[in-house]
Amino acid sequence: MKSALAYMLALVGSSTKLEEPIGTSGLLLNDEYVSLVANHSASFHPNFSKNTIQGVRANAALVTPDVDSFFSGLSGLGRVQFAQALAPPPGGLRAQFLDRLIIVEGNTAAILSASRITTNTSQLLIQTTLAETMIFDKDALLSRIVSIGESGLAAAQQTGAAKLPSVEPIALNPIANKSAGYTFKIKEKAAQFNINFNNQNSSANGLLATEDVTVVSDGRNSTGRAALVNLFTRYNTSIPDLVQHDEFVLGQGNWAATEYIFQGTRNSTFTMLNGTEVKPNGVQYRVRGMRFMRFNDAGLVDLFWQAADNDAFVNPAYLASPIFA
Ligand SMILES: *[C@@H]1O[C@H](CO)[C@@H](O)[C@H](O)[C@H]1NC(C)=O
Ligand SMILES: *[C@@H]1O[C@H](CO)[C@@H](O)[C@H](O)[C@H]1NC(C)=O
Ligand SMILES: *[C@@H]1O[C@H](CO)[C@@H](O)[C@H](O)[C@H]1NC(C)=O
Ligand SMILES: *[C@@H]1O[C@H](CO)[C@@H](O)[C@H](O)[C@H]1NC(C)=O
Ligand SMILES: *[C@@H]1O[C@H](CO)[C@@H](O)[C@H](O)[C@H]1NC(C)=O
Ligand SMILES: *[C@@H]1O[C@H](CO)[C@@H](O)[C@H](O)[C@H]1NC(C)=O
Ligand SMILES: *[C@@H]1O[C@H](CO)[C@@H](O)[C@H](O)[C@H]1NC(C)=O
Ligand SMILES: *[C@@H]1O[C@H](CO)[C@@H](O)[C@H](O)[C@H]1NC(C)=O
Ligand SMILES: CC(=O)N[C@H]1CO[C@H](CO)[C@@H](O)[C@@H]1O
Repeated sequence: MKSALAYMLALVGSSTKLEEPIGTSGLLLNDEYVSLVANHSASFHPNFSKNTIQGVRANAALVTPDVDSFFSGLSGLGRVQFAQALAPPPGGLRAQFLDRLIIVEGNTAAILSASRITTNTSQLLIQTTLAETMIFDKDALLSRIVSIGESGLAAAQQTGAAKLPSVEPIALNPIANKSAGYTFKIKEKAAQFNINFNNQNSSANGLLATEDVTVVSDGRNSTGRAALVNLFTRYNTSIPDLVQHDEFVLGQGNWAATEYIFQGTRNSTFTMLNGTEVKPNGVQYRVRGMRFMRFNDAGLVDLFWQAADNDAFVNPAYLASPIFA
């Protein structure tokens, strides 16, 4: 009865946006609800970073009993499996997820973070990008999470094949207050990247960005449109039938984020992050990634941050059809 009344009030309320995303029953997207989603999506990582049972319990209290979780290839269903995946690291280690950006649109959040593992004396061991999409139910409890890490990069850092970044404080990026029309348009542009790619038109992706766009991926920063286009063409020969599909395109202010699936056959020599060349195996891999894009006033991308494990194409966890492998 309470939700029916809230629904009636929402119909007459001017500040309330009504929407019912597929699969989320009883959802009423008023400002109070959306700020609760923002609060909860910003709570998980500080709680996790305490590395205590209390922190894990606090997070488990913010999820639905049947929460659907995907942590870098490991799928779980239910609160117990969610909590197990967040277990504090073994003694001597400290794990921190430090947020760089949190975009909230309705009942969904896209989060870009640094995943940092140090010794208990703050010596840096691993620092990679962590990206997550979180979907919340009508009570703003987490009902589905996809968490994307860079395990290939983590392995390369551990063996010394990839350089560790210097330890710097991680700050939350500001989100500019833009009109709904502006944000609508940048979401369309964010969706254009995979459309162009699937049309064998990756070079057009450079034109969606500024000439000096900052491109962050695989633990490296580079500058310029060619670096951006390279993110889309680098598997041209190794995975010739690669297809990329956006699952989510979210926007807030001057930022957009996508969660996407990429799938294809490893059909010629594949180069791992540590430089090792792996032979083709004719097998299909299916992987998830996320992209975060900051747009300037002219509607061009000036920061493009990709979170996707390059080495997923040599990781059995990402076989598209394990039974046939
Ligand atoms: C969420 O809201 C609670 C209660 O108002 C507050 O104590 C907490 O600091 C907020 N957390 C975040 C991450 O904003
Ligand atoms: C730090 O880790 C070492 C093991 O590497 C352990 O012996 C020590 O007790 C830990 N110190 C603290 C403060 O947890
Ligand atoms: C954002 O801009 C809108 C319209 O320009 C304005 O009504 C609103 O108060 C602004 N919000 C913030 C947080 O500045
Ligand atoms: C890779 O993609 C780019 C951009 O679409 C295209 O120009 C190039 O010919 C492709 N290269 C190969 C080897 O398929
Ligand atoms: C490639 O993208 C450009 C720029 O958006 C567009 O003008 C052109 O029609 C596209 N070509 C194909 C084959 O999709
Ligand atoms: C890479 O660029 C991002 C975004 O501008 C920035 O936060 C980060 O500090 C840069 N990293 C390095 C190593 O320059
Ligand atoms: C993979 O390579 C084989 C042998 O060259 C070829 O017959 C097949 O069509 C290729 N498949 C894809 C998806 O490129
Ligand atoms: C790269 O990583 C793979 C898998 O961990 C390993 O087998 C290989 O020896 C590594 N190559 C180098 C050059 O470190
Ligand atoms: C144990 C712990 O750190 N709990 C915190 C988890 O996040 C919520 C919401 O931000 C805080 O209120 C808790 O204190």
